[in-house]
Amino acid sequence: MTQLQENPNLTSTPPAKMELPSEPWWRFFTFSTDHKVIGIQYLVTTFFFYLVGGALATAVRAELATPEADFLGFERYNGAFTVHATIMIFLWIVPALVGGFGNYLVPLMIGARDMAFPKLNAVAFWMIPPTGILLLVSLLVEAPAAGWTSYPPLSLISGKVGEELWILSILLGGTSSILAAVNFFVTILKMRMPGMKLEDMPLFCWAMLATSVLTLIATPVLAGALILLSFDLLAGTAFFNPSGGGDPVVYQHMFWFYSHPAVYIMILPVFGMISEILPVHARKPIFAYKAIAYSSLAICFLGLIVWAHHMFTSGTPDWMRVFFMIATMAIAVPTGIKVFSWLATLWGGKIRFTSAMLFGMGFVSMFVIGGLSGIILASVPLDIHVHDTYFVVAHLHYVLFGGSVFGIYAGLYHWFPKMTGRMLNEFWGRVHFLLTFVGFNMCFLPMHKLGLMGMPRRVAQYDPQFADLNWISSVGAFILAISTLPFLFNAIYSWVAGRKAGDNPWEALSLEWMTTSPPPHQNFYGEPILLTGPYDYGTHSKETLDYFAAQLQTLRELALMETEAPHS
Ligand code: HEM
Ligand SMILES: [Cu+2]
Repeated sequence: MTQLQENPNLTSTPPAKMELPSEPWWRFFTFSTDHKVIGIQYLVTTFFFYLVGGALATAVRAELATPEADFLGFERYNGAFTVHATIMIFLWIVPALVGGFGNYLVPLMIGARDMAFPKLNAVAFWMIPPTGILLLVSLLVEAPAAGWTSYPPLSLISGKVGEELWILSILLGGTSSILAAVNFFVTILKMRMPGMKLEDMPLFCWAMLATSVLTLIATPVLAGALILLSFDLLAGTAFFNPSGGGDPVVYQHMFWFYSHPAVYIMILPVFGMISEILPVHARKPIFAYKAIAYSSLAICFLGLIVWAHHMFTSGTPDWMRVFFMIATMAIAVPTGIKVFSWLATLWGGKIRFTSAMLFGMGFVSMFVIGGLSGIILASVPLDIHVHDTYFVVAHLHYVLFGGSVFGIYAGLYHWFPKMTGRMLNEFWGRVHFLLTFVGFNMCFLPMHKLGLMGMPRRVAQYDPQFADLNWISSVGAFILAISTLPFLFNAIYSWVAGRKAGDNPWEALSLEWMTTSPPPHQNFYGEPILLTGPYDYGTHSKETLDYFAAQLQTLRELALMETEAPHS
């Protein structure tokens, strides 16, 4: 790892307490090209959509609380679960992780002043609100009702206006994703500070590199499929429409060629964030850095060749089913490498049970449950039995909610002090964790059993034999809905009036903590320098942290003198 080196800017003046002028709040409402502003714009916007998607989920669970379709009714139920799923994926998880955390953290972590293409970055963000508005308008006009998968022929006969609005919305969101991915790819490869090799990067940056590659390869295929679907819908072509000789299975191939990698787009950044958060709060170096970094690349490669595991019951030939089954199971290897490395990182650590750490550990355990049910679904004979049942709904929520959402919360508790300069309240953070953990498991654990008993998904009405477990699940969903409130109030209150965080409240070693909270416009005062690796906890971390704090104070002093000096 890099040696401690003297910073030429460091003077011996004793540090004085000081505040630099803060930037105006209304910058968040402008076409700003600062990656930190854009990151926060993404996080706040997507959290708003999360609340909308969550409200729809609560409506879906209210419908399912009893066996009869007596709350939303059939039509509205279809619209509600379709828009729920679409919002959660395309307007919450993907843009929050990539656009939100990716934007905020990557340049800071690699010691860059901004992303490679700042304007493109802003354009990508400003495509998100219209993406959401189109989708919400569809809900008011004629809700798309064919599920987030939008399979033909159902999507061709379930309402033209809603379906077309849905397609336009996803095309816009997809374009935004592609623009963001180009930016990350170039930024990570080309904008690292002098002296930082790929293997000096924090693991989050490796994860973002792999995520960008997946986005760039897979998203255009989805766009192609949706454009063809539009032609079928509006122009009477028959690419996928069986009544005109088209083949709906081709749509499934194209759709899943994107949508399976999409699950890694939704989980790789979280893997990266967890690899940052666990070492800081366990005060230990990450276990097996290289194995974690390269396993992200392995997941990226394997993730591209497993899509047909979603099509075991679509008439897929046997040889293909065997291939996709084995390829899918192989993904358990790089994923297992990560999980074991995280456990080894925690092992024997001086664990601080902060809210960030609780959500981080919650992530590891919930994600493992989702991973295990994934292995069950990967196996052709088992999948044939539980296909299209609630077992699938249970699985996908353990990975997307227990995985992605728990990870996002861990990231929010961890980086909120950096982003806002203020701490979130820890007591309410723990209340939030407890309610989320209990509500989540109560809502989704029973769905495994329901699926095994044969309850189909995407139905508003069901056999009364499933009533008890569904009731428990709906109560869990209600607790989950409530659990968001302590977080929401905590975030709003703390942003305005929370305890001042200081520059490095967690005593972390990666570069984003080696500048003020929040960081100045160009991220660093003077040139950022690499004193240690991002995970060198233990031996010299105390001296290093003191050294950094003193140095930052001095650099800040210089910056203050500069802002106060009369311009010549
Ligand atoms: C807030 C708590 C949530 C609850 C109570 C909830 C509830 C549900 C329910 C009951 C369904 C099944 C609808 C049906 O098949 O009839 C569903 C579907 C789905 N949910 Fe959620 N959900 C929640 C959060 C999330 C999150 C965070 C994601 C993340 C991406 C997500 C993604 C999906 C997806 C992809 C589907 C598939 C819908 C389909 O079958 O096409 N959900 N949700
Ligand atoms: Cu898949």
